[in-house]
Amino acid sequence: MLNIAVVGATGLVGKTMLEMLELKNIPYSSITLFSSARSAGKEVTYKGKTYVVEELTEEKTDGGYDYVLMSAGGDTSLRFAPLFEKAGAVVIDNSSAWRMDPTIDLVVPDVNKASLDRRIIANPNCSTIQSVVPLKPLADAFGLKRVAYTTYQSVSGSGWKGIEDLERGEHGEGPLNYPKPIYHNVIPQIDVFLDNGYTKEEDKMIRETQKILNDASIAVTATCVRVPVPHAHAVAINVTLEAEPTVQELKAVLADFPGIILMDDPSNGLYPTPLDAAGKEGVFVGRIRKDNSLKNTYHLWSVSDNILKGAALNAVQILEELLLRKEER
Ligand code: 11C
Repeated sequence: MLNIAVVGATGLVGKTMLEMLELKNIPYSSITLFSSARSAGKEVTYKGKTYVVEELTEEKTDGGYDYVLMSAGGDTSLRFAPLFEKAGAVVIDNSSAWRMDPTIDLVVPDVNKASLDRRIIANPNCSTIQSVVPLKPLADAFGLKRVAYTTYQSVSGSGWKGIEDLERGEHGEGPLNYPKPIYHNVIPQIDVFLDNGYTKEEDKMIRETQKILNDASIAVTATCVRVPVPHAHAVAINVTLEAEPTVQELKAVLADFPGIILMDDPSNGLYPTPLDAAGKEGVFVGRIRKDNSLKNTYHLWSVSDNILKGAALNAVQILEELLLRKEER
């Protein structure tokens, strides 16, 4: 039986991590919940029992944990993940702090596996996860040359703060967290701008896609947009392949891939929207068609719950996969 800790347990992702641990019936002998000093003392229920959330301090990392799920921001992860690791825990970290470190695996269990060289494993960005799931079977079957993303990202991607700004707008109040109003608006800026004109979110999608698919030669570009939707991100994916399959062949490959729910019958009004995906586990894919302007090129539309498959569920699936491999050894 396992000693599990969740860091960031009062955040939107941390709270959902607990729901996923419970839903997937992860075996445990103890569960410890950590947060920042600000949220310490709050009460959280897990499997019908009430726990008091503790402030995370360096001394507490040596608490005999087997697995630590972290979703408390990059600075907390940089400081505490190595201490948990040193004390013998495996850390599954939802921040962007470790993702591009070449010694750290960036894992979507449907797509790639952790090598277990390090005891810190990074959980990718939400919009990346729901994009690489459909790209992986296409890469394996047809070869991938270029990917162009345009995202439509819900406010829950910013945690409670994003939901707060959407609700403020509904009441006629200005934003507290976003650079522009999100209510009755869309914002072509997620995170800060970099020197090359891309945002950090766009840069994450580009570099994380290449790392997860283990191919730096795939050309990737992205435009990331925040939309006034509470839950589930959508990504329009334009993909150029090495081969030129028919749309039927492409759909068959996608339909066979675990984790993908094909929802693609536009003549009967069937394609996924955020309302279809919110609260559900899979990656919903539709609007599959040939790009009429470019050879070997196709359009896909991927929709998924950014807090579930995009964050908490993927982290718990990494844990499930590690436990399965441990049993097999
Ligand atoms: C958003 N994708 O929707 C972001 C949230 O690197 O894990 C997740 C940021 C990250 O704002």
